Amino acid sequence: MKYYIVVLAAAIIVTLFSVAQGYCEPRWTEWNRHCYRYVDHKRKNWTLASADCTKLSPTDDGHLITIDSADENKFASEWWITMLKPLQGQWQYIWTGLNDIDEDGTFVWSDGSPVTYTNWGGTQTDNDNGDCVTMAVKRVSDKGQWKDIKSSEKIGYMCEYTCKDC
Ligand SMILES: *[C@@H]1O[C@H](CO)[C@@H](O)[C@H](O)[C@H]1NC(C)=O
Ligand SMILES: [Ca+2]
Ligand SMILES: [Ca+2]
Repeated sequence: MKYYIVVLAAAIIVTLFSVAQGYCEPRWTEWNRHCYRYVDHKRKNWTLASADCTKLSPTDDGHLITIDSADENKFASEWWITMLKPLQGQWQYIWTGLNDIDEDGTFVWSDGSPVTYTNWGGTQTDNDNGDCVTMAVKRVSDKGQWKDIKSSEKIGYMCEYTCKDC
């Protein structure tokens, strides 16, 4: 009986603690009151990746990552690199939410945020009929530069949602 009371008390304390602290759902990582998840085991085109981010998020408000600042880009690229297999001199890509699907040359974030920051690699804007923007790295020292490619390409992606009470 004592054992059960201890277990129950522990469960209550853990529950209260997590409610009070706020948290990202399991498999999501917190940074600056946002929750992030890298999905690489199922490569998808941009449309399906975008839909998957919504589906994976706890309250359906998830979206492909929106990168608002150099700090967020640095967090996202460095965190992503830690999860990649050792980089072997090949470019790796993930989808972000940035796209010019509706109007060629006018890039917007899929969650409706204003575009306040960009990190285009070299001459990469509006390439090859690209309409959706990836973050790309090849070496650990790369800074997660952006490149637009065709939305039909199937690659990994990073999702984000705003943590309500982190
Ligand atoms: C993504 O794949 C789905 C399912 O195959 C397809 O219906 C959709 O048109 C594709 N979207 C793009 C942008 O390629
Ligand atoms: Ca963001
Ligand atoms: Ca374009």
